[in-house]
Amino acid sequence: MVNALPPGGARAVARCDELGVAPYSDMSGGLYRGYLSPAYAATLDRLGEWMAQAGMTVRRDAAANLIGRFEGAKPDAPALMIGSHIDSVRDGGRYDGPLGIMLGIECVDALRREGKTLPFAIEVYGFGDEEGSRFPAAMLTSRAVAGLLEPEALDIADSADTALADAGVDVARYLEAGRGKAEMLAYLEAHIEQGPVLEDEGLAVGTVTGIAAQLRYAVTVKGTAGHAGTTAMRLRSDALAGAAAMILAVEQEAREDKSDVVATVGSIEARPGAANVIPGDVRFTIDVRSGDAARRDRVAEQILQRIAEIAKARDVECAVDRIHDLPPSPCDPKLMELMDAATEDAGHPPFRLVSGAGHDAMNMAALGPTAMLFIRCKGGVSHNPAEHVEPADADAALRVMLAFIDRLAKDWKSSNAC
Ligand code: HGY
Ligand code: MN
Ligand code: MN
Repeated sequence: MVNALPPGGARAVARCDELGVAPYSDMSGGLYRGYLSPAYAATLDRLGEWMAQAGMTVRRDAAANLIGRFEGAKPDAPALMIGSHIDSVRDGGRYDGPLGIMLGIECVDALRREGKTLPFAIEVYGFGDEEGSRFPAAMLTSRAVAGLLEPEALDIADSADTALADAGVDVARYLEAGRGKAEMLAYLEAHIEQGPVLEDEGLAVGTVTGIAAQLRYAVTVKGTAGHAGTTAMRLRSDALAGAAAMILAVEQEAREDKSDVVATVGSIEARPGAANVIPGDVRFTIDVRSGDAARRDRVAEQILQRIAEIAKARDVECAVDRIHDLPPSPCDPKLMELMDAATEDAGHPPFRLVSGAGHDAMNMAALGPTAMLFIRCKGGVSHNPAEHVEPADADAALRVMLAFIDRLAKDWKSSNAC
């Protein structure tokens, strides 16, 4: 039983495993936890129990984020916020997101058991929507907390046409989840690397230098639906064949740039979706990233140009909507130094690496300095049920986080002379 496990990294991993199956997953035989889904609701309850057991007061904000608070000596001091996301991709791994929340809970539990009171509070955030796996907008809830969300961004519906407004939140009050800069001392997110670098280096943990810039588009291609048996090839306006040519162009433009730019078409839907009907309506997404916004934008422009040329040549209509534009998010230099020192305190060599994956830290940077700690994951595999993290590596991360908190508290005390 998870609760029988002693506190630490192994318990954090085991709790992620417990949340990897029903009732905390919306899919049988794997993990999908959509924002505001029944599995999400069950997860909020279970996480809330663990937060309370660790000595935190627990609340939900207007965006249905879960927040545990562990008071410090000065209640009005800005809090150290430690967080990550509760939701998952479809058929995803168990640790992408939840592990960062569990390690935040383990940090607080350790401080409570040692009877330690910090000068500032710790708030552990479970963000509801980071993946954008249910609604067509990623990082909705940390953008709400960071004050980066416009009200019109809430006018969205999932693929079953359930509007966010009907999914269990009051959109009229959603932005009340926002926090002020004065409330946050720093934001710390521990996350599996989702890449192979730490494993290749033989390291358990690494200090993140920054998060890549991210553009995301929704593309709609309209042709003419028709009978697959009676419509001659020269008379077709096939939306799916057109989309296929566009998708190959996406890959080609990113590959030929020979830089850190990556471009992905991760989802496609062909309508009406029958074997004997020429598709007349196709929708797909494009995700373009780079550590440098200008490089990202240049390749994105080339991709959009190619798509327009293909649509014209094939006589299909094409509409491109930008879903989000996330600038690169550098981690705070001072906090990176602190993380390196804490890594050494915990007996590990400091190592720095960039994040190609997006994280809620990108948005929390609008409120103050951010730090991220990466944890080795097997084969760098993620967004896949084969995702795996060793309990010993989670434990190493916990020790680094506790050393980081210790150093941050000492710094705070010396600069606030209390
Ligand atoms: O897409 C990402 O990079 C993150 O996993 N949501
Ligand atoms: Mn994640
Ligand atoms: Mn993810």
